[in-house]
Amino acid sequence: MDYKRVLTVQDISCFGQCSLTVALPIISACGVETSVIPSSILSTHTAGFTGFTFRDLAGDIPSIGAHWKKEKITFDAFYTGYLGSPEQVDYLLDIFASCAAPGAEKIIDPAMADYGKLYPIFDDVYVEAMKRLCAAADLTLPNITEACFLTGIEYKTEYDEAYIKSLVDGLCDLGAKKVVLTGVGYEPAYTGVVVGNKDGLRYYRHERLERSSHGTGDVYAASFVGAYMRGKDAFDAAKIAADYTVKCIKNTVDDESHWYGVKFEPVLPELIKEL
Ligand code: PXL
Repeated sequence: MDYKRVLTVQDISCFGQCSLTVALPIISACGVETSVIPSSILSTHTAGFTGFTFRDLAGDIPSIGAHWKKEKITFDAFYTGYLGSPEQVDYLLDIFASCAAPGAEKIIDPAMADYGKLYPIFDDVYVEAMKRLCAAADLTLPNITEACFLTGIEYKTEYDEAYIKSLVDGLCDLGAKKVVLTGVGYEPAYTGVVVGNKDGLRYYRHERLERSSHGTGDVYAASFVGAYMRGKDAFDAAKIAADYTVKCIKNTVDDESHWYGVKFEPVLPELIKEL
């Protein structure tokens, strides 16, 4: 098996099953070496909890990068998610430049918004910084809300294929080479994922579950990265990640007390089977 090394940069939400506490186990379980930079540390994620603590770890990033450069540490891919502040973007672009193995891909999940709104702590300055990061992306994985913030296109909950194509085109105009747009549903019973660029789009439709669960975007992105690093093409990886995410939600949906995330761990074998 081709053994790959990925660097993922996201927050540690100490409780809540998102970001690093999801990405590290999922990508590792896929058989991929996973290094991390914690972008920030929070007591919980910010969706549904109040009074959470937050510390931006941006100040640590340049020295981590400088040490790695000196040690000639390189990565086969970079995967970024929720960051702590706009300054991190330049620090990460430096690390992409100094720590890339030949052919290393930059996978950017803008992880800043959902349901038409930015997450707490983020503002227009952060959106502008995220545009610069997405401009460097070999592949970006936004949801529709994030795609709207990045492209300036109006957010809609009902739309057609032309609207979705305009979002993908806008992201490519920004500089992203390939787009995996999540949460695209043209009919009430289904949602899905659109994969492609200006040259063409493919759509994978799957069932939409009633309950919306926190952290599923991170589960999706991590399982996508795991499958992609195991050699699946972007469409197959997007499909595997979608099926796994649905299984995680189904594994959680009957447990009212588990409202803050999904029980992704018991279904990891189902993901691994697909690789
Ligand atoms: O799942 C995205 C995410 C990641 N990290 C933190 C969050 C959220 C979503 O709300 O609050 C801290």
